[in-house]
Amino acid sequence: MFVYGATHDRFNSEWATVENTTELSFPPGQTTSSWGAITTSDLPKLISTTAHQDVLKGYATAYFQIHLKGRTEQVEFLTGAIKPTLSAGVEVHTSHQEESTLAVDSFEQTPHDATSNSLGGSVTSSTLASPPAEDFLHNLDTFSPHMTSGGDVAWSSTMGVYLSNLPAANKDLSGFDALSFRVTQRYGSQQNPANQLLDLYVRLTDSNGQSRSIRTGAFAAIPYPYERGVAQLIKSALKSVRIPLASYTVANAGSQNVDLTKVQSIAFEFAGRPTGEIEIDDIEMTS
Ligand SMILES: [Ca+2]
Repeated sequence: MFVYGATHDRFNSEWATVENTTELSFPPGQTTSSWGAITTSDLPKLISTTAHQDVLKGYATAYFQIHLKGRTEQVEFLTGAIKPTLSAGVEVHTSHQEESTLAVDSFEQTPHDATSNSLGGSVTSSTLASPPAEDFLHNLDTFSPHMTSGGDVAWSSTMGVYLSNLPAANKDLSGFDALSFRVTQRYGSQQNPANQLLDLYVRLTDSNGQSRSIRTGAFAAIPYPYERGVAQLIKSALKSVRIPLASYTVANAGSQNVDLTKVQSIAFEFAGRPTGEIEIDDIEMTS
């Protein structure tokens, strides 16, 4: 989970009481605190101690309900499908992997090859700013906090497409409930305008040529990275986007219906913004 505006100390009622003499103490003439690397420019964005407690009440309760009491419906909080009402005013971004999945692309193959996915299907692109890259994420981006490999895709045209093909053995997706992936706007990329949400369009195309694209913003916001006064602490943090597969089949006048028993490809399209750069990981089918 990434909670925008949260601090270390405010999650602990003991530490919160000493915050003003540690994390929020600024030595005379300095703008950075001596302990917590919080700067004066961070202060207006910090959320209250009560907001920290409310985040824990909502999400920690859901976590323990799932793992101690088998209340699987509470998983919806961790996938980001629903949000605790107590935290309605706080920006929370979740990253969550389901247990039983089909990994279309985990970007972990060695040696790395940006032109094929984990199923052996080809990965193609058109009208991108540069060929897609695949590597350990921290090698691609020093702002990445992740110990995993991923892809980097940059575009400078709304016509840009990044496309992953499904091999013959994996075209039947009808047994799955959702398409899931993890994504972040790359921090520091000149192609990402500051403080703008990103909308991607995810298109499934079947082997009869029928296709439909779904806008990610209908299900999850892809935020601009949270900026801090100390630049080295800013993170290109992946969050999960989960699109129900029913989105591609529900009757919709004017749209084509995708046959989920014969899906040819999963494409990410960038019509939502003329320029951008993302890191992407764990393109999966979940049930
Ligand atoms: Ca690959």
